[in-house]
Amino acid sequence: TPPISPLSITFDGQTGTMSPEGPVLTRRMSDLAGLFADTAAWEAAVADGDPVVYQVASSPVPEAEGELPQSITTILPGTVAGEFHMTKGHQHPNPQGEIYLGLSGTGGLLLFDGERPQWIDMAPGVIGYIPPGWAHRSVNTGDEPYRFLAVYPGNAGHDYGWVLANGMGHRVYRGEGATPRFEPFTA
Ligand code: PAN
Ligand code: ZN
Repeated sequence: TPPISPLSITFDGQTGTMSPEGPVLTRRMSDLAGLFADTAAWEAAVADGDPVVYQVASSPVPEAEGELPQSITTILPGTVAGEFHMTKGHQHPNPQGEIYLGLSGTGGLLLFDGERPQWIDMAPGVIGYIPPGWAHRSVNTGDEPYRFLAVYPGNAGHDYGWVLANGMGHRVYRGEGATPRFEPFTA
C-alpha cells in the first residue's frame, strides 16, 4: 500500500460518521457466535431479525505498517439475557498499543492480559489506553448508542481467536442502577 497523503478528517461524534470515509463494517447478532453466555437467548435474537449490534466506520487511512488508522465504533444499546451488547474483542498479534476516545453515550473498555481483567469506564472526553499485549472489548452499558474513536498502529492486526480461546476475564451484565455487574469468566 503506498503511503497516504496528509489529510483532514471530519467526524460527527453524535452519528459516528467520518468524512472522507473508508470501509464501514456491520456486525449483526449472528456475527457474535459463541460470545454471549446464554446461547439460547443469543439464538432467539438471531432468529428474531438478527439485529445490528455494532458498526465500525473507518477513515481512508490504510492498515499498513507505519500508518495510524482510525475508526469510530457505534455499539447499539441492548442485552442478551442481561449481558450487555459488546464487540467481539481481539488481541493485537503484533503487540502494539491503541487509544480510544469516548464520543457519545456510556460504555466501558474491558481489558484482559490472560490473567487479570481490567475495566475502564468510558464516556465522552475519556481516553482509554490499551497497552501492548492486552486483549480488548468494548461494552455499551447505557440506553443510547455508545461511540468511540480508536487510533491504532496499522500493522497491529486483529486476532479474534484469542478471545474465543481465552475469554476476557469478565462478563458484563446490567446491574442495579447505572453500575454494571461483573461475573468472572474464563473460556
Ligand atoms: C477497534 C475495534 C472495533 C470493533 O477499532 O476493532 O471497536 O471491535 P472488534 O474488532 O473487536 O470487533 C480496535 O480495537 N481496533 O484495533
Ligand atoms: Zn484493537
